[in-house]
Amino acid sequence: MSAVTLAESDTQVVRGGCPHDCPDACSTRVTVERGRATRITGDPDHPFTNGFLCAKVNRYLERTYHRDRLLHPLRRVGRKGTGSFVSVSWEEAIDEVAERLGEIARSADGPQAILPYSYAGTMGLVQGASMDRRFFHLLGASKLDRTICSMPGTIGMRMTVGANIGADGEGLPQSDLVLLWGTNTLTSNPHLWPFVLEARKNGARILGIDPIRTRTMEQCDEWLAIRPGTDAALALAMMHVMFDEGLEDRDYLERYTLGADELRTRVLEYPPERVAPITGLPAERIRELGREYGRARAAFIRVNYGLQRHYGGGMAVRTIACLPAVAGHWRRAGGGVQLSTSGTFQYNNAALQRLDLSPPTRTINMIRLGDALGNADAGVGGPPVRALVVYNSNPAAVAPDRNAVVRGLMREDLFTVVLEHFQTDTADYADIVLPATTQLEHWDLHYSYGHVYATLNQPAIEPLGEAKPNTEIFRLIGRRMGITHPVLADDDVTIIKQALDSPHERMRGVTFDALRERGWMRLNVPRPFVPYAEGNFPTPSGKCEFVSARLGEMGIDPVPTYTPPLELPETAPELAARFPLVLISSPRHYFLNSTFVNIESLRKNAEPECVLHAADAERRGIAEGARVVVFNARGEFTAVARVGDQVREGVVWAPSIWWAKLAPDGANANATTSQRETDMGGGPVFYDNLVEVALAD
Ligand SMILES: Nc1nc2c(c(=O)[nH]1)N[C@H]1C(S)=C(S)[C@@H](COP(=O)(O)OP(=O)(O)OC[C@H]3O[C@@H](n4cnc5c(=O)[nH]c(N)nc54)[C@H](O)[C@@H]3O)O[C@H]1N2
Ligand SMILES: Nc1nc2c(c(=O)[nH]1)N[C@H]1C(S)=C(S)[C@@H](COP(=O)(O)OP(=O)(O)OC[C@H]3O[C@@H](n4cnc5c(=O)[nH]c(N)nc54)[C@H](O)[C@@H]3O)O[C@H]1N2
Ligand SMILES: [Mo]
Repeated sequence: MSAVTLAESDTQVVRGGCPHDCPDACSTRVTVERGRATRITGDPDHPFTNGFLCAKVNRYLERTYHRDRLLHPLRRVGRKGTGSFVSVSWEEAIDEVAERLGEIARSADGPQAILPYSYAGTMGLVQGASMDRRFFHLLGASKLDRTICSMPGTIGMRMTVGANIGADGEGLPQSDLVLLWGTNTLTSNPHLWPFVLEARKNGARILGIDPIRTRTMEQCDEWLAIRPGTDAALALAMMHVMFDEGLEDRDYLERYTLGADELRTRVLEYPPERVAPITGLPAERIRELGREYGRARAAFIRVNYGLQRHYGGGMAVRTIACLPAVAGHWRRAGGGVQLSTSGTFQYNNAALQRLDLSPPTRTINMIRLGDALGNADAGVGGPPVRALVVYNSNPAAVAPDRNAVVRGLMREDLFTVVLEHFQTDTADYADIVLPATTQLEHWDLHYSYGHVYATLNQPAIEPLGEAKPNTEIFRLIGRRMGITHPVLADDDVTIIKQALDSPHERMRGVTFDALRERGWMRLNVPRPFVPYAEGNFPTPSGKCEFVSARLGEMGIDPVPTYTPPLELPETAPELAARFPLVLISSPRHYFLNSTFVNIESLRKNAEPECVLHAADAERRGIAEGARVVVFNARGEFTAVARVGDQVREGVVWAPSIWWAKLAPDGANANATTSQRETDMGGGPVFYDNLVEVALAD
């Protein structure tokens, strides 16, 4: 079966890829009948997709053809935030955007007063990070530091093993111990699950480490209900036990690591007895875990991004990433740590984004959007932000400290443009809304952060209504502003070919023609990929760096340590006296961040929920089903209480990320989260968040 591009007659099957922000980056097949997509399935030949799609993307056609799809450009007529708009022509819309951006660029504040705001609505390189970047670079706009998800862990990995390259999920069946550590695999990485089950069939025990008994923890052989933000202490204690009991791999340490002596000295400070009260796990269980790990031959640790959403998140990932080097598990397929596989991909980002075209300009951390849109002394520096161009993101729902974000979006003197599929919380504050195409309607090229296959997405149907790809929208705005640089003229297929034009060995054979024919290609790495079997760490020393000079230069402890959260009773006793519970607002199974919240079959008449431990609920007189308010000094939202033993005491869970406007009170969990930054990479501290819960009525 060979792929086709645009299907107008008969029935055709078009190869594509899921665009959403998820490690699985599935390969899809879309059936098109007389120009209309009628079926979407996972590619049965793709080793990772395995022929199935998740609960959400199974509904992708419902989303694409949803009656609320934005099909025409809109101009705001009512007050900001009220969502009153009228349709305008593309010409009018582009004229207005070009004029307003041009005016600001030429003013005394200059182009830095314009801020692009995007994240991973699509992970596609074309619709996510090509023409948009070229346009803003040529314009000289402020740059956006895209930290909202993965930066602390990414830096933690980089400083330890050298890159976001880790154990290959396809090696999992060969592992003899699996640690699902701060990952809700069945929800956020479901295509890894068949490999986990394979490992279990081959005799591996599956352990889960999470403050919440998620559906993933339910399926583990054991759930270790750790206190939030204390994972580094647990890892240090495990290494303490391994060194203490001679379970370390001396040969691996000697050949392939830097600073084993310093690490050995450091972990002496973390015996299980000291770490027990920090983590809330029994000392004997910690000791046993160290032994189990040390005695295993190839333990697979899946850490995901959940556990790095605390102040010490970078150090936590770094410390966990030391475990397989101490035990020597990197030697074998199935052994090691996986945070992400994204570093394995080496597309030609320089050609895609053309950073070289950007003049010196300021960079704004996206998690500080509230500050950036606020008053001048909020600390981001430079001229005020006078225009905001949002695409592939819904900051009014997903950014921390959303009350500050919304205050900023309400500014009458802020010109806001939103490129979207739907009238989201953010689009309600736009001056101009521009309708964007979905994955079924445009070209794209994908990497993955959970496997090592490149994916090409071919358009299956014509754009709905007047929707246009992001690339085309930026081309139009640029042209209308008189920007004539030839890189703005490249079409989407040309951009894909530019991205594939990479000299890197791992990209050899990954060509446009091959992708067009098959839909996906494994990168040029062995299967399974065992990257550090013989060292070869892409660090400055070529070794796994237990001592990192680079971290030292950043003023961070160069040796793995435990960096406590900002908001725990022991670190912030006064705050904890008022707000004693840690709120984790991790994804709801049927949502993808804030995407799919407006799809009725996935929202299922649900309301925002808050899951409490029975003891915490009882103390507050809260019964199952009661309406509660979750609050701290930053803000509040209401939810329906769920009471039981699904979370550890002291922790509450608000499955997220709700569209505020679809919640009864017009708020969501980000009313309570803060704009503070993590230890490494300036990431968010979404789950490092003390709150109180009370009956609402
Ligand atoms: N269905 C669905 N899938 C998704 C997403 C989605 O929204 N919905 N989002 C996608 C995105 S953008 C990302 S980044 C990934 C995220 O993927 P994950 O990292 O798996 O996502 P989270 O659910 O944020 O966090 C995982 C688990 O970490 C736990 N956790 C929180 N704090 C701690 C801690 O301090 N220690 C430990 N050990 N555990 C902790 C949470 O309770 C949660 O169960 O998933 C992607 N996949
Ligand atoms: N409280 C709390 N907050 C969180 C998190 C959490 O766990 N808890 N998770 C955080 C994480 S991990 C992440 S990654 C961020 C995610 O934040 P975002 O990347 O903003 O993700 P979404 O909320 O899914 O919003 C993406 C938007 O892009 C739009 N979109 C999709 N494709 C296209 C396209 O081709 N063109 C255009 N123009 N638009 C498109 C979608 O319709 C959607 O509205 O949220 C973060 N915020
Ligand atoms: Mo994310």
